[in-house]
Amino acid sequence: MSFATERTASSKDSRKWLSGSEILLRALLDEGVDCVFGYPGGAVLYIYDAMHDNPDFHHLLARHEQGAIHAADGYARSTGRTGVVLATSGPGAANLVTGIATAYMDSVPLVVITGNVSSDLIGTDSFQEVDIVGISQPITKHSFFVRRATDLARIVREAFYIAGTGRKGPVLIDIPKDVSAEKAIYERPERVHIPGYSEALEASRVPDEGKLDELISAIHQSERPLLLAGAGVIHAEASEELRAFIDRTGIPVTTTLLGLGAVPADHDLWLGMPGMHGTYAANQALIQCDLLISVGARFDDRVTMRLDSFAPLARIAHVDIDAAEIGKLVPTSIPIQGDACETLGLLNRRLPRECQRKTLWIDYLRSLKLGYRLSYKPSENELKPQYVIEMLSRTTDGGAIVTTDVGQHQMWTAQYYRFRRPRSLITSGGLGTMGFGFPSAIGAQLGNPERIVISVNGDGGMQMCAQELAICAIHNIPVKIVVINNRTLGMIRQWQELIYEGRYSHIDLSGSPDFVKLAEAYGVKGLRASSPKEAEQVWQEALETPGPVLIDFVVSQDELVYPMVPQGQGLQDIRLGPDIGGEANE
Ligand SMILES: Cc1ncc(C[n+]2csc(CCOP(=O)(O)OP(=O)(O)O)c2C)c(N)n1
Repeated sequence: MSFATERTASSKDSRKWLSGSEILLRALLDEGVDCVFGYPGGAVLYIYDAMHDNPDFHHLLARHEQGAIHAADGYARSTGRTGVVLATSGPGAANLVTGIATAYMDSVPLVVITGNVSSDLIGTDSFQEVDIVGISQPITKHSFFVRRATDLARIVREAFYIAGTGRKGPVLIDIPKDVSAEKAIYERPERVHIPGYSEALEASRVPDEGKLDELISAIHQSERPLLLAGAGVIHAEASEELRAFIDRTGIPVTTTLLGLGAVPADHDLWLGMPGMHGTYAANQALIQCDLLISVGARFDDRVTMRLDSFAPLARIAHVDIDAAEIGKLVPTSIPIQGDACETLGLLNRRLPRECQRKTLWIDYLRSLKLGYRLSYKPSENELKPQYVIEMLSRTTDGGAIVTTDVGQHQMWTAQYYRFRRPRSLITSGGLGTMGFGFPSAIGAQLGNPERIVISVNGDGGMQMCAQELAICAIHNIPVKIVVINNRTLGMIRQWQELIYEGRYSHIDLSGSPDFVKLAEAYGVKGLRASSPKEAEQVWQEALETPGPVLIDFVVSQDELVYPMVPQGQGLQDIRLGPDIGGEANE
């Protein structure tokens, strides 16, 4: 700190001088932060030292920075609050990069705090120096480099404001070591105003009235309307307004992977997930609709598949908080920038209570939903992965928080778990990050102590962050850790089987640990099942166990995720596999 700053401050203020580290902790507590996931190192030692004397500050020591950031991410997605992670400079900061990109792709609010080398060493290639602000700029909503301790309180406040407003996302705060030791007075700004950002934010929330009128008249004119609801609905806490909109208009709805739970799975007008592994009904609805109303979805290529054949008959209305998303990928005739909750609320108030239902269209889609429902060949002896997910869903009545890793098990979870509530499926959609599934469940459980949290992982991805079993054991975090163990990198194997003519290349996971023993080595209870009967027994035991449990479900290897639209093809090129649509095809 410069002497001048200190003198100026002290002459007008007799409040207590705190170190930058103490200011940081206080600022985080004042933001309501109730847990921080982190890992110490040289550049953050003052911060960890300040924690030593601050019993109010709740920090969980991860075993790898990637585990820490995914845990913070799971906390954020499941609670709607901003997650916080802390790491040291150099390798600590670099280990966060995958987690930052994961959160950025899925618009998850995180405040990512990194230490850096002392200001006088910045730019000298000093020990454990890395330009994390530069590295993270394309994958953060904003990055702060803190030059003076006196700026810290304001920066923390602004970081939370930016992360948690508008289109949410990760914000990085990089603090050189000397700044974390420098003394200043803690002054929390009462309100945050970031010129430009704040004004744009206000303007972006409330939709243009004329555009709403246009949409309402398009709804009246349409014979085959369809709603596409994405993560934006969940981020905006708009699920109830969405439900009211569906019930009022009778418009059928499909929810993207990250939108699952926005509409309860037992809703009559819900068609399932669209896209690469979407249902036949949802994909046919996209092909045949004449009006597509997208709310908080960004037309990801896993949803649209070939853009040139996507929703070929539809006028497209796109509601999004981020104007940059509108018209980015699909030609949009009714662009509506607005908060999903605000926009749906306004629409609900303007629409007549009883809109004319398009019964022919609804009946047609209902017949597809029934005739082409998801299915697989059951077996009495072999344990099918789909059976496991159905069992998880049935025994928790679709009410658990389920985190997944990436691969076949992720798609089966999306397909077969009947989500009833928003913020219940926690999965890496945009980046598709293996290693996310297990640590994100730790954060989700901490943020939701009263709910059952199940983490569904492949045997590949489980090995990417398995070290975090330690946190579960030490803090008795009662996550039910499911391993869908097919002894292979299942999703890669599926592509090699279907697209690369069965040339299996480097997908054999022989040499993996015994997962039951691995869990037990960390002090976590381990169970195993290889048949449907065993699975039911073991899962019941897991549910009745108060602490964390890992369950190794040894499943058949040859199951494929269907339906599937191969990459490079359009939704009309859906492959149903051997078990879907039998009745409808007869
Ligand atoms: C960090 C990372 N590396 C590689 C991939 C590519 N990838 C996608 S799915 C998959 C296979 C996952 O295998 P497993 O965890 O066993 O799950 P399964 O597909 O068998 O359910 C791989 C390697 C990825 N998504 N993330």
